[in-house]
Amino acid sequence: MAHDTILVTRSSMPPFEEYVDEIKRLWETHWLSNMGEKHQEFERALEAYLEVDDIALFVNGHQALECVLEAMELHGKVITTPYTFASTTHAIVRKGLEPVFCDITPDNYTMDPSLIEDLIDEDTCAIVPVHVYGNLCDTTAIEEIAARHGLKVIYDAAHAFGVRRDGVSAATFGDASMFSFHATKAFNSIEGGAVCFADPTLRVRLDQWKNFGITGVETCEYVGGNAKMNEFVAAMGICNLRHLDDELAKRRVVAERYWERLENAEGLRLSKPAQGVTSNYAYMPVVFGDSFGRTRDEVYNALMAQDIHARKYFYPLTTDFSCYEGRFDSSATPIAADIANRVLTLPMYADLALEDVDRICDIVLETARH
Ligand code: T4K
Repeated sequence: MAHDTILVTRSSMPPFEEYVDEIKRLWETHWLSNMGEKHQEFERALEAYLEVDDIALFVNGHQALECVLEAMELHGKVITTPYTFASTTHAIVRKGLEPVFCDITPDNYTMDPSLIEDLIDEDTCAIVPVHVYGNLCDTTAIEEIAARHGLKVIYDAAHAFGVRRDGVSAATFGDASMFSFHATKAFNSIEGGAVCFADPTLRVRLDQWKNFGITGVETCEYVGGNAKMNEFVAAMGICNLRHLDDELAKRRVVAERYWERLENAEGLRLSKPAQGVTSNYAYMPVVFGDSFGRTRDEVYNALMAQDIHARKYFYPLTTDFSCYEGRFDSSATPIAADIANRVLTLPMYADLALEDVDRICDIVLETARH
């Protein structure tokens, strides 16, 4: 029987009429960008959803991260992890900072706090940990260490929109958190990103930095860039946010089906939310141990043969990118290197049919038997 292609994810979209209705007003105002009405409305809606006092919107998550690193006026070394998307390491390097790589824990693939202190020296200015797949870092341990050494903590929370621990929004952790609203994320505004931050004085600086450093009609005090979110994007975000709780509930059903089908398979490691964590079911990572009997790449190929496109997020480690050749050493983070070689993120999105989840699981489990 022929099947349609299944990609690793599929963007959630609001009903067409709802979006058209949302953007109608733009034909009255002719105000299309530069922090207009929709931008402001989206900010207020996000503050309510994430339970924060303040949020700054950006054209995408990457620019949001670059901008907050710059607005905090950081200099020197930043402790981070290589088990992430290109964006995290690139943002640090592009801002003239030096990344120092900390290994991850084998439990949830986030920064291992027990290794951080050995990496700190007098040039260290900040820690940039990554919440991976909707799992949260050990924020308490990381922030205790940061406080002891006077370091800033800026979370790459691209995967953690809407995630909570013991009811507390992940957006409230650390000095700042960056979110991505890219089309592939559990919550999207087509492209888009945001920073939540603890210091209210950052608000003005972030707004100025994302608008060329312009500080008044005739004044420009910083060499800023252009990273503003436009009104059409903000309108998409407003619409998608209305449907987010339903979308996350559907994702949860998909995730639970995967876990039910795969949790007893020998040599397969799943990634369920830790106790107290309300996940957004952003990704469906599976790590293949030796006792599974087949490698990650064999499973990847078996799925591809059926037109099912799983992805190797995050392989290779950012420290192995050719653009960093000779600069970083991935053997210094052996757990991250091992997981990167064994991980596969299976298709995950709200509208993924449970029959398709079953078919994907059948292929994964069959691969081990042959
Ligand atoms: N930090 C972390 C930890 C991140 O994961 C990311 C982004 C960032 C920072 C930076 O945030 P942004 O600046 O992007 O806001 C994708 C995304 O482009 C990227 O946003 C995301 N992480 C990363 C994990 O995944 P690719 O190169 O794998 O995307 P692509 O084009 O291959 O798309 C993957 C699948 O998504 C497609 O097979 C189908 C589906 N898709 C894709 C697009 C573009 C859709 O359904 N609709 C779409 O519009 O990077």
